[in-house]
Amino acid sequence: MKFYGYFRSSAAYRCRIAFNLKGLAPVFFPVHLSRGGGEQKSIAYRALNPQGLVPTLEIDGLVLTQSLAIIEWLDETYPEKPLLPAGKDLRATVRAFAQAIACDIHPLQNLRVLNYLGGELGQDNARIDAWRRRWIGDGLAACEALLSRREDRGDFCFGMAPGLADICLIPQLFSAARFGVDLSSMPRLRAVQIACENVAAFSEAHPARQPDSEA
Ligand SMILES: N[C@@H](CCC(=O)N[C@@H](CS)C(=O)NCC(=O)O)C(=O)O
Repeated sequence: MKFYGYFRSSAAYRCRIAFNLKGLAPVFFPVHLSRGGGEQKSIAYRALNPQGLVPTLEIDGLVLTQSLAIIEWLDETYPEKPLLPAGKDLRATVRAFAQAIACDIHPLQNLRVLNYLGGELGQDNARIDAWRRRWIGDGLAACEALLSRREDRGDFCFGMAPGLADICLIPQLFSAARFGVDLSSMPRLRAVQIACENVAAFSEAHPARQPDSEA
């Protein structure tokens, strides 16, 4: 198994947590998102991932892209310690939470979007940071509200064991902290973050602990 990622990529971070929870250790190939204009844009990498985005997972000729698709593939291929609940109602609820982050918060702060804001649209760093904080803050506030509807009282987003929702939440909280988003009105998200910090699969996936990590 070959995994192409970047230490600070939220989408790659999600996959790293999933690999760790499944006890898998793919061979890692770093793709530097800014060096030389961005290795993700190279012809060689685009042959693997035509979107020019990380992550990509390669398994014996099968090439998978999109972190959520990769994580669900891992879950179906290695069903022990499932990342999604058995019941279809809760499964849809967990997917909705994960997608609120992966489909609605994260794309608005993608590098190519921020580069466009700063380049073609001529916005300065202060405005770009305000953009980031706005969409991360609003999106996470909605996630906090989604968690307030839970009936169970597990330590994790939806239950007693970490799963897809936690896998999406923790990288997004890392990015929220990086850009100074105020989480003081989000106690449920903070509590899940503390629970995940105590799980090795999460702490070992942290960007600072990756071989391509930079200060
Ligand atoms: N929906 C995709 C998002 C992938 C994505 O946006 N990756 C970012 C890093 S987190 C990237 O490669 N950005 C490079 C760029 O914007 O040029 C997924 O979940 O895999």
